[in-house]
Amino acid sequence: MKKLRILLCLALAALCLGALAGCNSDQKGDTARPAVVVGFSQLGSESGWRIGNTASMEQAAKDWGFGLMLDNANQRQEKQIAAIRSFISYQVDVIVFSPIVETGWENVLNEAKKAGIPVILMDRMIDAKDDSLYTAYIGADFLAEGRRAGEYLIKKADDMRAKHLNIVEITGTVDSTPMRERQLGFREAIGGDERFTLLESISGDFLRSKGEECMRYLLHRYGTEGIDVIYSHNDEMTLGALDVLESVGMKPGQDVVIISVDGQQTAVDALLEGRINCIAECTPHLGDAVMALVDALSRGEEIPKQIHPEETVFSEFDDLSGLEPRGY
Ligand code: GZL
Repeated sequence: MKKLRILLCLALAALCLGALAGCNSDQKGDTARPAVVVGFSQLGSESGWRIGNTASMEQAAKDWGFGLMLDNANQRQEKQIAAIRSFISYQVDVIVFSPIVETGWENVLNEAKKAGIPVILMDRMIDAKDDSLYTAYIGADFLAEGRRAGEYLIKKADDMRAKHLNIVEITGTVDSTPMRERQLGFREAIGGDERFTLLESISGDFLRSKGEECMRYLLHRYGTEGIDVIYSHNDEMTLGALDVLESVGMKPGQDVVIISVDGQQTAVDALLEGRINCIAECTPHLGDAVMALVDALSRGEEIPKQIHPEETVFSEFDDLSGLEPRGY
């Protein structure tokens, strides 16, 4: 039995090193440790956005010649914490992670700090009093995304000459940065406008299946005539909602205004078909920018504390004929 356990440990170690092989290394030979090793804890695979983000990180690590230890937490914070601890034991050069929620990270990030391993937050923020627990945040300005969604709605209401519009909101994962700030930014943009009533806000957890469940509940509660606008925090939940609306004979984009966030190809296609009215862009293509930060850190250079990628908004009022394929 003991022999089997030893063999299994050796196999696991070879597997990890195999995953790092083919990267730049500071010694000759395939199984030598690459010159730079990144420990990456990805929160899950809940959406097209997340899958695109993981692909972006994997490609960028290859392009830069860095070793990448990737762990997928499947939407469980405790798995992210365990992965970060394993990166610390392996003494990676940099830890990158996308925190599924904002709270509960102090202990493990203090362990990384004591181990002298810099931590880059990618995509989502943490709510920590001590901002020395992370070296940099690179990800969207979610407040701006929410504001862009609200500013579109004001323009749409003007265009419709609407006297009054009832809004329902399907939010992302509770206590996550994109959920909190997309909600806040939207309210900041439309708050003073008497034409709008926010009927209800419920969480679809960024999942398509839960977006469907939310839409069924909202239709049951308010009826097909009671909802004028749906503001959904990501395309997956939006696409789930569209399926439900069309299953009861409604025409999303015409009978009800659909505002989404992300900009994955399937949602942009629905926008071009007139089934979605507006998408606030949130790019998943952060890998190259993350690895540039890793490279700077590995050279002992200072890096900015916060970096937001350029983002925009796509709507029915824009000429989208020249829009590049979204790549996810
Ligand atoms: C936003 C990201 C969100 C996306 C969702 O940066 O955290 O998580 O909007 C994804 O599609 O699930």
